[in-house]
Amino acid sequence: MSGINPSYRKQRIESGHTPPDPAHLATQILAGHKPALSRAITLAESRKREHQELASKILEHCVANRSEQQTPLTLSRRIGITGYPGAGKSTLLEALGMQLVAQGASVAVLTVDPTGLRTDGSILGDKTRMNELSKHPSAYIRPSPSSKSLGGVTTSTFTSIQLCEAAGYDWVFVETVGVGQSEAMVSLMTDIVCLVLIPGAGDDLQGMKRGLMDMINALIINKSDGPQVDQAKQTAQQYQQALGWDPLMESEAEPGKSVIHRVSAETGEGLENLLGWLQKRWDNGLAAGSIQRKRDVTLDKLMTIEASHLIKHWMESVLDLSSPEWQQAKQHLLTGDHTLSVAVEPIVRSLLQGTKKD
Ligand SMILES: Nc1nc2c(ncn2[C@@H]2O[C@H](COP(=O)(O)OP(=O)(O)OP(=O)(O)O)[C@@H](O)[C@H]2O)c(=O)[nH]1
Ligand SMILES: [Mg+2]
Repeated sequence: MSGINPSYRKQRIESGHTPPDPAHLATQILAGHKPALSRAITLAESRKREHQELASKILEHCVANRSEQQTPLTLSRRIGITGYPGAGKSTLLEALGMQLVAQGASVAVLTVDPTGLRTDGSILGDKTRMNELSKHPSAYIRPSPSSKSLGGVTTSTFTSIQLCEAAGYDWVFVETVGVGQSEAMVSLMTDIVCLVLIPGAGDDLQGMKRGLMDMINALIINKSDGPQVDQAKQTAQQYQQALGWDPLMESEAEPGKSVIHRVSAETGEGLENLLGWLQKRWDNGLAAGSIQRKRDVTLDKLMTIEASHLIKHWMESVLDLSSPEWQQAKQHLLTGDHTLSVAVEPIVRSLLQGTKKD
């Protein structure tokens, strides 16, 4: 390849055209090089097989080269922060993150939007909301524009968490928007899930499904400042009565029980308590084995989701719409004498059996 202009070659490597060397990227990631971590996360977010394989190799190198004292459970505290748009999740993470880095911890924040509702513009807005934190050497902030990869968000975010852990971050926060689907997803990927609400949101309680509240470990009533303090107190009380949860008394709360925190991300009110609760809750959970049990159960679910994704992609690539079987099934549906499921199932079965044989 002597004919290639060396500067052209350099350009190609820098612009990402040359496949990255996983061992080299892993070395850089372990050395705390943030652009290398970003590059690995970009690979993880891609649904391309070769990118997934590269991301996996990077993880393999990181795990093989990390220090002996580090086990998966001593790596990171995985915390989900969810809530309606504008509830103050990013502002809260900026404040909590700054407290943590001041204590000597390292913090990664992954901002995910499983609903794909936000535009890239508002995600950039997020980055500026965590202005101080994003500049800190011990912090890493990654906004993930999920609109590009709808459907693949859950499992790729899990890989991003793994990569942040591999990079040695003590805390990995996952910020997701919305009340509903996103809790279910974030709850599969994190050890503790916090739902951020604003004063006055107590009226929404009826709309919240019980199943949803089961996934939440803490309610954070944010923006408890200025003229909103009284309303915030009322809101906390409403939730407490409706849910039977402990209010604010974090230190006395039974380990494992959900609590309600009233804070102001802007003034810092209540944040020390919240952070103390998070630390204690995680440490107690680890000592009691509940963190391990949750990770074990949620992995089964995540793996099932990934298996369904893979089967779906594979099925779409092998289905032959012009085959006689397909056409015959369609005929039955046109005639109206088969259900969709009965018409399609034999085709799926024969495709799956075909793979078993080879
Ligand atoms: N008064 C007050 N305003 C706050 C507080 N926290 C956040 N805000 C404001 O609320 C607005 C939204 O804050 P964000 O942190 O971007 O909220 P978010 O939940 O991350 O929003 P999305 O990422 O778009 O879902 C901003 O104007 C913040 O300045 C708070 O504790 N008190
Ligand atoms: Mg935000």
